[in-house]
This record gives sequence, C-alpha cells and structure tokens, in this order.
Amino acid sequence: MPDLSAFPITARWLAKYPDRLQLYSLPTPNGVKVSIMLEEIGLPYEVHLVDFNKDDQKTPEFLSLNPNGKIPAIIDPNGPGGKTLPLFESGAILIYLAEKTGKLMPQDPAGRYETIQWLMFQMSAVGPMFGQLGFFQRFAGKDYEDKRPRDRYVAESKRLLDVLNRRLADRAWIMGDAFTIADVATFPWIRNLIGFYEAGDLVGITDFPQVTRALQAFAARPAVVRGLDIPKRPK
Ligand SMILES: N[C@@H](CCC(=O)N[C@@H](CS)C(=O)NCC(=O)O)C(=O)O
Repeated sequence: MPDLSAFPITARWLAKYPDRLQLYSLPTPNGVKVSIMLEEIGLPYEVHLVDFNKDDQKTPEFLSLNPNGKIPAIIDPNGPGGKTLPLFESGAILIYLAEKTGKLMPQDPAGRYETIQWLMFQMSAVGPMFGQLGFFQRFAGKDYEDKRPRDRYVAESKRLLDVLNRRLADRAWIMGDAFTIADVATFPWIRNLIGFYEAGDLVGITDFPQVTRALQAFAARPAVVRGLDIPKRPK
C-alpha cells in the first residue's frame, strides 16, 4: 500500500484508498475537466471536496500541493517510474492522464502537438477570458457603472467563439472524429458561459452553431454527465 504521509494535504483530506489516484476538486469548469477525464478513461480514483465556502483552497495543507491555491490538483501514487506524482494545473493533469493511459490523445506526434495546441488555446484564452466575462456579468463586476471592461471581454469571448466555430465547421470534435483532451478542456467552459454565467445572449451564442452542436454532443456523453457532478457540491 503506498504511503502518502509525505504529502501534508493527506492529513486534512484522508486517503481511504491510497493506492488510487487522489483528486482534490470542486465541480467548476476547471475542476470538472479532470473528473470528466477520469470518468472517460476509467482510471480508479478517490475524490476529495475542496470547499470554497470554507476557503479550503487557502489552507496550508492544500497550498502544500498547489501553492497557487486553485483546484484541480492530484496525487498519483502510481506515477512515472513507480513513484508518487503530485500535479496541479488542469492542462498539465489532462496531458499526464492522456499519456499515462494512451487515451484521448492522438498517437502520432503531429496530432499530439496539434491537440496540445488547442488545449493551450483553452488554457490561455478561452478560460481566462470567459472567466473575466463571468466576473463582469454574474459577480461583483456587474454593478460597475463603466461597462467598457465588460464589453472588452464580451468582444474577446465572441472572437474566441468564432475561432472555435470555424474549427468545428467540418469536424465533429476539435481534433476531428476523435474526442480528445482538447474537448475535455474546452466544453465545460462553453457550458459555463451559457449556463452559470448566463452570458449566452450577451455573446450571441446562436451565431456559433457549430460550437453549440458540439456542446450538445459533449453534454450527452455518459462520462461527461457523471464527471460534471464530481465531487458533489456541499448542500
Ligand atoms: N489555470 C488553472 C486555473 C484553476 C482555477 O482557476 N481554479 C478555480 C476554480 S475554476 C479556483 O480554484 N478558484 C479558487 C480561488 O481562486 O480561490 C487550472 O486550469 O488548473
């Protein structure tokens, strides 16, 4: 049985199954990327709720795993070379899990880099821009009188949706017929933009029919349905 006691996070979130991958998360657009991925690839894991209402992500135990204080983060007791691997940043975790299992990533080197390219597009553009738009549309920023910051993020989000819409015009998924980690990273953010942020009208989502078509297909995948609800939110 692996000994995870060298990781202070396991003192606050006890591992019942230390031989399984440990996931520390909450069902946010970044968090569900990893739960969806784990459901898709069928790797056994144990999930721990990081409750933002209790500022769990700011505790010394959580910061010992991710000094950036953000979910998701993992500890894999069966990491490279048989050693335990701690990892944070959802994009890095998706690449790691794809390569560990040989799933949701093309095998050929060019296809692999192209998938990583679209994953980076999500990590560097879609996530941060939609996140800012969410702040100005749904949270404290909605009361700001000056609408120029909001409008800037609306314009940039529309531009990004157009890039995706064109990419999907002749493809089922971002990489073609194969569902990959680029899709796992991207569609939770589109779903969140329309759903939780209630910004569908603001960005004119009906102008991006390829994006909404792929989003529907994404939301219908059984592993996605499961992953979107892991871990369960506190009542
Ligand atoms: N680039 C990071 C971003 C992670 C991130 O922003 N997570 C948010 C939830 S979606 C979070 O933990 N927020 C808590 C906080 O800021 O206190 C990743 O993709 O893993």
